[in-house]
Amino acid sequence: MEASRIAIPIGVTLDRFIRSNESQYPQSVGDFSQLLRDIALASKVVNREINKAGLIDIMGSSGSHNTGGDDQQKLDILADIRFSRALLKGGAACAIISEEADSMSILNINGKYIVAIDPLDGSSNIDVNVSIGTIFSVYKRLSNIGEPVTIEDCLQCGTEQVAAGYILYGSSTMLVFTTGQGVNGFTYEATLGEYLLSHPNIIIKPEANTYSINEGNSNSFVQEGIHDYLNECKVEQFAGRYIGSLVADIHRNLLKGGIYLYPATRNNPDGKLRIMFEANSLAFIVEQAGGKASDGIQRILEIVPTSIHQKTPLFIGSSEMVKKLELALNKY
Ligand code: AHM
Ligand code: MG
Repeated sequence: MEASRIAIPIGVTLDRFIRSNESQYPQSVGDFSQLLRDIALASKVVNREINKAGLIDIMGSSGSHNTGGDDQQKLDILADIRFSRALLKGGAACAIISEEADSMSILNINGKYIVAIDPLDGSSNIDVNVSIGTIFSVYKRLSNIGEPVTIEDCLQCGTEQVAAGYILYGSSTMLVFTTGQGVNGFTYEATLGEYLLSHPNIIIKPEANTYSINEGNSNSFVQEGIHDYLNECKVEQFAGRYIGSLVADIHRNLLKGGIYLYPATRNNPDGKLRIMFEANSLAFIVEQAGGKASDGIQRILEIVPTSIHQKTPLFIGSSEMVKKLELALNKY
C-alpha cells in the first residue's frame, strides 16, 4: 500500500481518545476508561434497537409506570437493561441509579463508581421518530471499596461528578461528554462501529437568540419573572425552538447558543426534570462548555439532593441569557 494512503487518518476513535487521556485519572488505573467504554458499548446496542423501532414489535407502551408516574415505553426498559448489564459486566461501577428504577441497584461491591442514568429521555417522542437521548453522570463512591454501598454514595452534589455525558439518537448518533476538562463530541460511524471525535472542545456562545420552553404551560408558571423574560425574548424576536426532548434541545443550544427553560408549574411545583438523572449531568456539560445552569436561585451543581428522584426547575444554556433570566426572576 502506498505510504500516502496509510497517512489518511480515519479520525480519533473514542477508545483512542479515552486511552490518550487516561493520565488525567492516574488513581483509577483504567477502571474509569472501562466505565466509559461500557456506556459507549451499551449506547450502540440501544442505538441499534431505536433504529429498529417500527420494524419489529418493540414500540408502544409496556403498560407499566416508573416512579415519576410516567408511562414507560418498552424501549425505556430495554435501554435501562442494556446500560445496567454493560456496567455490571464491566465491573467499574459499584451501583447504578436510574430514572426507570425506584431505588439503587448494586452492581459490583468492589467497583469505585456510582452511575446515575436516564436511559432513554424524551420517550414520549419514540413513537413519532423524533430525536431522543441517554443522559448519565458518574460519581466516585464515598464508602470504602468492598463495603456496602449506601444511599449517601448516590446522593452527591453535582459538583462531585467525575464525568457526565449524553448520547443523542438523532439524524446521527452522538456521544458528548466531559470529565471536567472541556466537552468533546463523538459521532457514531455505524459501518465501523466506532464513535469518532467530530466536535472537539465544544464552547457555547455566551449570548444567542434562541429560547426553548414549553409555552403551553404559560398560565401555570409559578414564578412571575418567567413571563417578563419571555417577553424580552419576544421583543428581541428570538427564535422559539422546542423539541420536547431534553438532550436534543440542549445539544442544539450547546452548538448554536440559546437558553432552555423548564420552570416550576402548578402541576410540577418543583419543576419536571430530575436533578440526579437530567439536570446535574447537563449542567456539568454546559458549564464545562462555558455556559450556565441554574434553578433560578442557585447553581444546579450546588443543590444538595435528598432523594434520588428529586426534581428541579432548570434554566440552562448561554451564560448571559441565563444571567438575564435570573435577574428577571429576582425582581419578584
Ligand atoms: P422523560 O424523562 O419522562 O422523558 O421526561 C423528560 C422530558 C424532557 O426530555 C423534555 O425536555 C421534557 O420532558 C418535556 O416536557 P413537556 O412535555 O412537559 O414539555
Ligand atoms: Mg428523562
